[in-house]
Amino acid sequence: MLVLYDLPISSYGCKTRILLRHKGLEWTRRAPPDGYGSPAYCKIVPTGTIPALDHDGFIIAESEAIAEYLNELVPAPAMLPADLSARAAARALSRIHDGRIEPVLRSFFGQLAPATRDPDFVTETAALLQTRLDQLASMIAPAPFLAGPDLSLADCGFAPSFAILRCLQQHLGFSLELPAVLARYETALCAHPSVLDEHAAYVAALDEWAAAKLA
Ligand SMILES: N[C@@H](CCC(=O)N[C@@H](CS)C(=O)NCC(=O)O)C(=O)O
Repeated sequence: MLVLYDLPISSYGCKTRILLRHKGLEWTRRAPPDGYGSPAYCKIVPTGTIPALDHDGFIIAESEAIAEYLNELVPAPAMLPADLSARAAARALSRIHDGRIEPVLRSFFGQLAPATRDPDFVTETAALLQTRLDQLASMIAPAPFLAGPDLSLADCGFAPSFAILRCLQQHLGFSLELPAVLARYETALCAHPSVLDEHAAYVAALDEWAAAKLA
């Protein structure tokens, strides 16, 4: 039995849900007791982060580790390329997402509420994000997904991040030019059958979150 400690607003949770769906797995979502980071939840998952997977009592946190675990637990459909260097490249892109793209998006979160917004921070962070997206664009040739015709581990995190980017742009109004290769990739990714519904649910959760912040 698979239990995922998760919340609808968790981007790394969404990344993991896309993978679970693509593998055709059934899982139960459980909210972390008293919220993430709580003493009660840290007794289960010491880092207090979501997502965390409980597979018949084996508990593992960190979305990348969860992804690799599930990909080995259920080999089909394979979510890493067969070729060694292509596999390394896919892993690198997933880590670039988690380490260089998503944290920049996340750093905008405190800017949603107008009362605490710092326009200089928004402008500077948008410039950093532009640099990171341009770097990413120079590395990829989606066909239409990052590792080729099939959805891979490298793709799952980008779906919620595109949703966050759109939400932030809508509410913070910073200027950012999404490179054409990324815009095409976003369209293909968000239309994938394993992504479509999770992406839509994530957009809805973000809308609710943003409305509360803006109120
Ligand atoms: N590197 C972690 C990041 C997970 C993460 O930051 N999750 C957020 C929610 S989306 C969280 O649990 N934040 C609470 C905290 O950092 O204490 C992963 O890939 O799973």
